[in-house]
Amino acid sequence: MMYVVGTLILVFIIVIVVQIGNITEVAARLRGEKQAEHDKNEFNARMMILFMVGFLVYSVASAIYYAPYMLGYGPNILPTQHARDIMQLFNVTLFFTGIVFILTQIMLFWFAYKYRAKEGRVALYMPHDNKLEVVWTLIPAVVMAILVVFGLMVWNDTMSDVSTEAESVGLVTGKDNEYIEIEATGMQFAWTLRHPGMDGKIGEKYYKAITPTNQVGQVWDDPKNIDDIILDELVLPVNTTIRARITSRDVLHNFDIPHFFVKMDAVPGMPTYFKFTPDMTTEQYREHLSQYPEWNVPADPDEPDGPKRWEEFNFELACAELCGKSHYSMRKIVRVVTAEEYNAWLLANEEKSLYLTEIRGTEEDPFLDKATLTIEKRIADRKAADQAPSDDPTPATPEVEEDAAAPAPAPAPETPEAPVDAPEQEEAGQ
Ligand SMILES: [Cu+2]
Repeated sequence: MMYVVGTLILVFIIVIVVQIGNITEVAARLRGEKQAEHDKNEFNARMMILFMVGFLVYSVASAIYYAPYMLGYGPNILPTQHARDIMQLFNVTLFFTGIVFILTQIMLFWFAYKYRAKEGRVALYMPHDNKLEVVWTLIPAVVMAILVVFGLMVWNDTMSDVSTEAESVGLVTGKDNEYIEIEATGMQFAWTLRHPGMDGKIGEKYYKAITPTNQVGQVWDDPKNIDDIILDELVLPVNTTIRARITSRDVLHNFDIPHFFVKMDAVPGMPTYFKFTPDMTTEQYREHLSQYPEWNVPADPDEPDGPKRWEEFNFELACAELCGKSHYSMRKIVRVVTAEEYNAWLLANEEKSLYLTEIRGTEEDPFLDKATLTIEKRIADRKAADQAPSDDPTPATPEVEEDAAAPAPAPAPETPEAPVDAPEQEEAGQ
C-alpha cells in the first residue's frame, strides 16, 4: 500500500513539473524570447536548490529509517569482536565520506544556483591556483591514509590464523590457547560439516575415498578419523576460538555466517580458513532481540499464538557464492551454546561419528581385528556410569536441550585419542 501511494505521489509531482514547464513555454511565446530565457534560468536555478534539499533530506532519512534492518545497527548487534572492529571501521569511513558527500552535494547545487546564467555575467578565468591544488590533494590524501592504515590493522587482526602454540581441542576446558577446528566442505548443494570429535583433530581425507556415505573422503586408516562427526547443524561453544577449515568438492562456494561477519571463499583444491570467536550464545541473542517490538510479532503470521520471531531466531551458515541452481539450499543452522552445553553435546554425539555408524564392522573397516576400540570403551563406560546411579532403563542418548537440564555430564577422559590401543582391548575382556 505504501509503495502504491508513494508511486502515485511521485507521478503526481512529475506531472506538476511537466505542466509548470508547459506553462512557462506558453508564457514565453506571449512575452518574447529574452524575458523567457531569463525566467527559465531563474526557474531552473530555484529547482536546483529544491532538489538539493529534497535529495539530502531523503538520503539521510532513508539511511536512518533502514539502519535497524542492517547488521551492526539496531537489534542486529554483532556477536564477534572482529565484526565489531569491522563495523567501527565502516562507521569511521561513513563519517568521513558522509561529510564529503553532504558538502559536495551542497556545493554542486549551490553553485548551479548562484552562478545561473545572467545577462552580462562572464565566467572567472583561473588557469592555476597552487594553494587550492595543495588543499584538495592533501586533505583527501591524509584522510585516505588514515583509513587505509586502520583498515590494514583490522584486516590483519581479522584474517590472522590461530597462533602456533594454540591447541585444537575436542572438549572445551576454558584454557586461553585452545581452539576448536571444524571443517566445512562446500558441494552442490550442501555444506558437509565435520567436527574433529574428542581428539580435536580432523582426520586425513583423500578424494578417491569419497563414496555416497563418505562425503569428504575420510581415510579410515587414519585413527584421527575414527571420532570425526558429520554434523547436521554447527554447534559452537561461546567465547572459544573457532577455526573453520574451508574447502570445496566441486565449484566455488562461500562460507558465510552473516551475523558473525564470517565470509570466506571455498575453493576446490585450495583450503582456506576463517578464525572467529562468538561471544554471545543463541539464547542470549534471542533474549536481546526480544526487547524489540519488531521481533515480538509471531514468527508465522498465519499462527498468531505461535512462537514469536525472536524465539525462532537462529544464526545461519549460508553459501554466498552463486554456485548453481540450488545455491539457496546450502543453509545450516549455527547454534552457539555455553561451554558446558557444548561439552555435553559432544559427549552425547560421540557415538554418531561416521566411522562408528557406517564403517565399523564392515569390510571397509581397517580395524576389523580389534574387538574394542578406545572410543567404544569410552562410550560404553560413560553409558554404564550414567545408568549406575539410577536404575532407569531408558537409553542415555539425550538431545542437548534435555541434557542441559540434566545433571552435569561425566568429566572428560584424560587420555588422548588412541583408538587401536592393544592393552586396552585386553582390559575390555572380549
Ligand atoms: Cu554454494
